[in-house]
Amino acid sequence: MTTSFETVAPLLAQQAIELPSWAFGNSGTRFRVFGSPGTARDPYEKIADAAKVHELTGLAPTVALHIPWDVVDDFGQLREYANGLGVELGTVNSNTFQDDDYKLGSVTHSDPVIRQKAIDHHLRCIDIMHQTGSRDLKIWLADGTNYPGQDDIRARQDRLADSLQQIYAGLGDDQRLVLEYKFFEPAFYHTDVPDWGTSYAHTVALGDKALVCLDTGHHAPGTNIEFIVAQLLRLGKLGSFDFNSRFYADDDLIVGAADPFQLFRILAEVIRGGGFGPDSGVAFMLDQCHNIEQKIPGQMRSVLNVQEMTARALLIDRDALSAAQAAGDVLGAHGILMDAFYRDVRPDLAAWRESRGLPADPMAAYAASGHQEKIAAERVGGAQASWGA
Ligand code: LRH
Ligand code: MN
Ligand code: MN
Repeated sequence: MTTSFETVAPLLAQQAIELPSWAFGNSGTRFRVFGSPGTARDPYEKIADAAKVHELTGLAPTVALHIPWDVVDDFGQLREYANGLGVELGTVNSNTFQDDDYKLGSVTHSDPVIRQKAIDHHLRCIDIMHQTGSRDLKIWLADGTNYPGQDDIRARQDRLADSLQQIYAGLGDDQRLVLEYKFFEPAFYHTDVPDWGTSYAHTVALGDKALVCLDTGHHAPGTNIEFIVAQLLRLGKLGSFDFNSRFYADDDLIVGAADPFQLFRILAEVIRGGGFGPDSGVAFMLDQCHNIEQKIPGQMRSVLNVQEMTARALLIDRDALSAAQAAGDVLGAHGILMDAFYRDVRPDLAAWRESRGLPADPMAAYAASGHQEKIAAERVGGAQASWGA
């Protein structure tokens, strides 16, 4: 029996996808950053852009900050501004990758003075989290080496563990630390947190408030990401996602654009493992850049892609699937999964959005609203934000 859209609609209503403030700045590659009219010039304008995405989709009630990219004089005021626009401030991301002192490492550095500076930066992030009302401190480290023998990779692990311990000790009772892994770049021989296993080992050592962040762009080609999702959920250590798409490296393209089927498979495992919904403890975030496309609609397309694949994954006929699996019906089980993947949920989602006071087609509504032209006319003068500040 096919699962009906009406059955899954209440679950879809629980979906929340956090937007990255940096998606609203200009970005590019190491070859060129292209400027575009109307791009936000400061954290306030980035938040206004994120709020617009939420207004039209109902999917993005929080905005992640990056420190120091989003430093303001008064974070309480920034929070009030966000709240006034109908969104909350979310995850605080620590940045220890754009300071010359960290050329050879931050929290893994062999020089105690530099290592302490990196630890202190994270403690400052926690302090900001108290002002913004954020739950999660997300740590991604650019630490690593480029050449075999460059540094003692074992000693770096020990320094990493010690630094994380000091940062963890600074967390408030309701705060969490999520440790993101990435197998390459900017370091190319080894990175200090290359894979989910390393992140898992460190977060287990830290305690219950430390969890793993899975960025979908941070794996070698061909990696079975949904298996990692299943395993981390099984172990109770999946804290959050950084969603994006990749063809080749850490492309940070629109989630679901390169491989919608992979996104479906990931979301199917999230749902299977109890990782969906506000009480699951698994935070959905985007970590993307819009190099050549417009940023607000780029973020809208992204959250809508996640919603569409979530709907399809929720529509998997679980009873039939379990029965087919138990019966060893290989093609039957595969067919049941594919049936859900091929369901076109777009008309149902459009009608459902309208029933909730949202535009049936948020992309068309944005294009027709004149908002892009308005911000292009208003945001003149001053420096536009770029990937970074
Ligand atoms: C690193 C990363 C990490 C950073 C973001 C800007 O590649 O995924 O999450 O914070 O990009
Ligand atoms: Mn990321
Ligand atoms: Mn990345």
